[in-house]
Amino acid sequence: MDRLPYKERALLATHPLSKAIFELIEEKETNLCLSADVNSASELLSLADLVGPEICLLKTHIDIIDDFTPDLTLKLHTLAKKHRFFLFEDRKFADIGNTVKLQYCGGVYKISSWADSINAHIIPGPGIIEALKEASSPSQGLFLLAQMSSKGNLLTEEHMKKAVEWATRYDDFVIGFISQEKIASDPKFLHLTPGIQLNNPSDPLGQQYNSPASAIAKGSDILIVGRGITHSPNPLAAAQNYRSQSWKAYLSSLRKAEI
Ligand code: S5P
Repeated sequence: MDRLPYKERALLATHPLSKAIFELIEEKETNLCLSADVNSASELLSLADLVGPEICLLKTHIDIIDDFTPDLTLKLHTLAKKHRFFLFEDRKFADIGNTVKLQYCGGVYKISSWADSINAHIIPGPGIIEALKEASSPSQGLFLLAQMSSKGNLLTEEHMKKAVEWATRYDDFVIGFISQEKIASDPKFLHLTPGIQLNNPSDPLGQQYNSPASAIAKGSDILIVGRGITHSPNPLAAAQNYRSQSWKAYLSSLRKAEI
């Protein structure tokens, strides 16, 4: 697997957010994203404060918070500055352009006002990308869902290739993919991989897990870990373990690429 160091990819990145993410990963020496899938504002904030020093991205599902108020996203923003990580709202937009724009900018969550990055399915066609782009600032970026981790999912190879094609077409807004492996050869695109856990091969509802080492070996750039950290009796120690395993796997993949 040919792999360029994150610092070289920061120089090749053409979008300000992907450039900043590559730089942060390199400086902070972490390619870990925490998927903070908890139900209360206080749990989300205390997790972000605890695990913030270990991560480059904090992934939220803001619509699972029972007691959401706009104050939560202001506080998340403060923690993101304090510990230096970016906010990624895993909204998985999947509707026609006009509707996703309303969902992105409006409602109670007003995602466009606080999320550095979001993601979208490509099923509706390229209008979904155009709409989200129209409603974003130049420093906000989009990840396309190209592959999923869940058993029996319908994202075919053809679908994945379309995601790469459209990412290339809209590369002033699309900064990478949610995928299980490296799917695009252009080093400016980030590959974010969910379905990472060390203790279990799967969950009872179709989730399938790989280890950090195997995802990195398949070319992933950022590893998304949820319950492997949040359900651990010691989330900080678990995050440190995932961080160190993911970083070591990256360093060893660089050495392999040199041979
Ligand atoms: O294919 C996917 C895409 C995503 S974004 N599979 C996933 O599991 N995810 C998300 O990653 C999912 O919505 C959840 O927030 C996280 C995985 O959580 P875990 O607890 O299974 O690690």
